[in-house]
Amino acid sequence: MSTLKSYAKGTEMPALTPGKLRLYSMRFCPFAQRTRLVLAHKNIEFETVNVDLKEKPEWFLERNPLGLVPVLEQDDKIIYESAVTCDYLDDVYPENKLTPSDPYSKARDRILMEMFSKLVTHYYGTFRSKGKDPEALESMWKNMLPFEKAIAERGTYFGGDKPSMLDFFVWPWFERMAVMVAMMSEVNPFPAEKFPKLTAWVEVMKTLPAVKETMFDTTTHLIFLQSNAAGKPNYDIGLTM
Ligand SMILES: N[C@@H](CCC(=O)N[C@@H](CS)C(=O)NCC(=O)O)C(=O)O
Repeated sequence: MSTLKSYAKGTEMPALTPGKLRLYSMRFCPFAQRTRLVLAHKNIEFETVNVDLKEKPEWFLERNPLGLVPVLEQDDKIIYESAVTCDYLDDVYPENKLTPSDPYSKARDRILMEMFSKLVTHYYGTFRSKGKDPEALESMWKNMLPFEKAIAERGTYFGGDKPSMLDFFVWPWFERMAVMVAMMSEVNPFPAEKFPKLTAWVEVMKTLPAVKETMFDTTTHLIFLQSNAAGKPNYDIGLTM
C-alpha cells in the first residue's frame, strides 16, 4: 500500500508486503527527492510511506536510528542516507545506469558531490538570511561556480547528453532555488548572467519525466517552508487522503 499523508508517533506501521520495495519519505525533503528521482528515472516499482519528522513513529526510528528520511526497506534489507540509497538502487537496478562506468569520470563526479554539501550549507545560510547576509550569498555563489564550469565542459547535463546521478543528486536544491528567488526582492540569488549554463540546465531538467514526477511548484514549496520555519511543518499540504 502506498500512502500520502504522513504517519506520526503512535500510529501503526502500514503492513509490509513480501518482496515489495518501500521508501520512507517526507514529501518536501530534498534528500528524499534524490531517491525518488532515481526510483522514477528507473521506473522502479515501490511504495511510499511518508513520515511526520516532528513526531516520528517508533517503527520509523527502529528502521533508521538517525531518524532521517530517506529510508529504503525490502524484506530484511534496510538502507538509509540519500547517497547510499541512490547508489544501491543504481547497482540493483542497472538499467538506465546513472553512475559513470569510467573510474575517472566517477571519481570526478564524487568530488563534485562532496563539494555540493558545502553549497547546501551556504544555500541554507542564504535562505535563512533572506539574501541579506552578503557573506552567505557570496559563499553560495563561490560554491556554485564549479558546477557552472562542469556543465559548460560537459554539455546539456552533468552526465553529458543524458542525465547522470550527479544531475539528480544536486537537482532538489536547484528546484528550490526558485523559492529563494521568489522570497528575495532586493537580490537575485540565482542570476542568469552569472550562471548561464546552470540556468539553462535547470530548464532542461524540468522537462525530465523523473523531475516532473517528483517536483513541487514554487508556491507549494514556499507554503511548506513557511510552515516549517514557524515550527509547524505542514507535511500534508494539498492532500485529502
Ligand atoms: N544525510 C542525510 C540527510 C537527510 C535529512 O536531513 N533528512 C531530513 C529531512 S529533509 C530529516 O529526515 N530530518 C529529520 C530530523 O532532522 O530529525 C541524507 O543524505 O539522507
